[in-house]
Amino acid sequence: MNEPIVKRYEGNPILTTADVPYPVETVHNAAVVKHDGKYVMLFRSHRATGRCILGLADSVDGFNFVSRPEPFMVPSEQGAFGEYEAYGVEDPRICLIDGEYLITYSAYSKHGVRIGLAKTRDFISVERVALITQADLRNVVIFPQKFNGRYARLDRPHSEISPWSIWISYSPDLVHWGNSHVVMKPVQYHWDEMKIGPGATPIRTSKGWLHIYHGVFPTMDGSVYRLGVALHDLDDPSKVIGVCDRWILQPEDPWEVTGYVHNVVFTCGAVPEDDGTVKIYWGGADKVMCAGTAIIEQLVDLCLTDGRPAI
Ligand code: M1P
Repeated sequence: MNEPIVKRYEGNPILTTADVPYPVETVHNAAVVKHDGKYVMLFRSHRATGRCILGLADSVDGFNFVSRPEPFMVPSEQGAFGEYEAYGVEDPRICLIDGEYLITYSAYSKHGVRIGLAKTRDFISVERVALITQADLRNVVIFPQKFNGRYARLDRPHSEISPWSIWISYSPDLVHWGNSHVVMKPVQYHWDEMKIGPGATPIRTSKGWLHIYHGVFPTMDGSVYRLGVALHDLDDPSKVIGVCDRWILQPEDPWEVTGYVHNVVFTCGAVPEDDGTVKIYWGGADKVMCAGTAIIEQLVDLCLTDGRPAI
């Protein structure tokens, strides 16, 4: 039998509600980065109200995490953030650039969903910077490098007339974003035909920026969320060099098939390692956190040799 592209960690799930010392209904869709040689996980949890908060957990080896005693981010009650986060904060991504960790997260309110930007240097204090999109838009990942002096991000606006797709936008200051255009679309009758969305912060490789994204397929039994890979040009990330035509991970373990939302693997973070592997983190069925490893070069090759058009 062929080796799986993503090798699941044998101790999955790696973080569940039982590990969190405050009341939560779920632990999922976490961003993970290495900070001071250790792994920091910023995870999403539903409260019993159905609204979400973000918690932190720490690990020495990237698999065994210990939750901190208190949540890290709860909906703000002040100013514009208070207005637009009233229904919760969700699905964080983290990007290290210029010595700061930028956190992009979904901010939910009666006005819809938009993206908030916060930053931290130490994962002890956090400062909200700005709301960086209008509604409705989710899944923003910022590239950990500037391009011709501008920040770049992948984002995913909602549309009534087109399957939800991956776009790119640029900013001189992280607050004002524009020059937006679509870079990757779902392909009809493929595993991700219903919608796609940015996943983990892109990883720089010698052949391009590796982006692990999620794609959704509609079935008579609901939607199935899987993970795929795409490669963006190193100097011009709006150019997609290759999109792998098959998924790299699909719901298979019992805690991925059944949970808060069935049949979901959803990533918000991946950590490249010095040995050429990448630790990929995903939420299982919107209920628990899971991890696995893959070989970066193999993921890149899949984009280049097993590809399909990006648009
Ligand atoms: O329930 C599955 C996922 O549904 C949404 O994903 P998308 O942005 O593609 O629509 C999000 O609510 C995500 O958090 C969730 O895991």
